[in-house]
Amino acid sequence: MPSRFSTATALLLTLWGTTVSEADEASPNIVLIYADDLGYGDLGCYGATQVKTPNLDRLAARGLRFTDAHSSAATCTPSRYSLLTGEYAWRQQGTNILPGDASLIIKPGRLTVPALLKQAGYTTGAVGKWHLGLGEGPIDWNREIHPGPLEVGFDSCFILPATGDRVPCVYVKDHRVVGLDPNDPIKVDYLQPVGDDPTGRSNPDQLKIKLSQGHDNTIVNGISRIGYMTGGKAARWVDEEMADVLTREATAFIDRNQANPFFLYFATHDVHVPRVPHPRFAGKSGCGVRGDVIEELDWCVGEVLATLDRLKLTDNTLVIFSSDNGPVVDDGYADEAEQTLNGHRPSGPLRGGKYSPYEGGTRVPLIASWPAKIKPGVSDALICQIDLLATFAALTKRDLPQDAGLDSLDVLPALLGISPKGRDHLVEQGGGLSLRQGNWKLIARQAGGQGGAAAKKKAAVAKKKTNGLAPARELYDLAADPSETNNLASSRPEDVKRLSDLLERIRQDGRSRPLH
Ligand code: NG6
Ligand code: CA
Repeated sequence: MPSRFSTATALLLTLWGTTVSEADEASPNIVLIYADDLGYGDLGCYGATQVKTPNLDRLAARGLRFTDAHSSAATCTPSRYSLLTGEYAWRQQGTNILPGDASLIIKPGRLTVPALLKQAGYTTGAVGKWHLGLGEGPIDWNREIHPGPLEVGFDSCFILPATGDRVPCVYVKDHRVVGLDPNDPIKVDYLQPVGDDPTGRSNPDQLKIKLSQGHDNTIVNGISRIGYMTGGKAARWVDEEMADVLTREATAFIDRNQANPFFLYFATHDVHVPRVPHPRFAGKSGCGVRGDVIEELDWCVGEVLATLDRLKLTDNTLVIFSSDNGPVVDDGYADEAEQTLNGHRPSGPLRGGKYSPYEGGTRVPLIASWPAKIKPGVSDALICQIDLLATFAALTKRDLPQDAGLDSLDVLPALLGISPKGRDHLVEQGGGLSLRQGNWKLIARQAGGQGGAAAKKKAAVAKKKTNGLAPARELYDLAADPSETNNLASSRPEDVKRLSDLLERIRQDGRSRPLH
């Protein structure tokens, strides 16, 4: 009898043990650190030799470093839209770079990454850059601001409404501007001046960073921005402190939620313009202000990793680090980033960067670390941030409804390093649309893309060179020519046709995740 009893007990214990560890495996904490405008060549672990990124290098050394991971687009808003919804942004109008007073572009109630994880029992939080719009119609920044992150799946948020270079220059916590004095209400306008705050155009003498393009509206903290604002003086952020403030919020979220599974979306302002490092990083990288803010970003990552270590959460936390688009050096402020690069190559060996259809536009660093589950290594799998929705659904063992995540594919085996294979093909958005399949890259340059001023200028020059006709199609063999220097379109018309047809089919079908 006793022996039968102990066998049953042992069996029960084994079952219980299995259940517990399976539950753990299906719900690791997830920390997604999303840098801004960080390029493929910007980190030590991706080949940078001058700028120092010890924390990210450490993360890569203990995790999986991807060589062919992509943001969905070569600019911010469409990449973030795709990451959260699992849908190619070019399928929807109004998903290009947004002004700071735009309405929310993700429909409340829609299945998003945080909404999915919330259903799976996670506590979800967003800290940092949002840039997906807020509210519906004109926003009154002095009242409750919604819908926003809380209406699309986050339990809490502490955000910059748009970008560091767009007004309003205030943080929003949940539904309210942080630190707002009701006697000094905020007004924002993107079309005409409001109040009598000086602007970069009228008072260039007051600027601590000169301008190279645009950015000549209201001056806040000695830096003029895109858009006009007045009021809210006590609530305005101090650019030098932004990395510290956001990192403090991110680590506090982890501290608060350490007892149960959490998902933190930590979208840094670094390394976007205006580049204003804290004085402890200013001038330290030897590669100008852009190098300094990369080192500041690395410090932020280090603080998050140290928090996980301190709370003994490192082993069962999946940390994913990536960037929303490729790098840009001059993005409208004359901060001498170009002249002080000192040999640093933001895109590494790749051609192009932010706004561009070439690989440097969307191929970005992506590191995945989960010590309990991911073996250290390097993966060449083609994956995209758009895949996180389907991948997290697989991870948490949830079904993705047919009408959600229309372009999101389950790449969990690649993310965990179990399989070297990721996607078969990927549409890249930037200066039109491009298609990757295997080693082939087709640049189609259809409408649907967007460009900053620099990209538009380049496109105009290219058009002039070709007597008014911008080259319609470019074809590159990335295996032989990773820097996209040798356009094979005219010598390989069958490949151009095959890829053009596939791209057209993906557009026409309205989805690329197969129905099941
Ligand atoms: C461009 C801005 C650029 C940056 C970008 C958005 C000018 C001349 N350029 O229009 O500075 O703000 O928009 O960047 O104003 S993103 O990373 O958020 O997509
Ligand atoms: Ca960006």
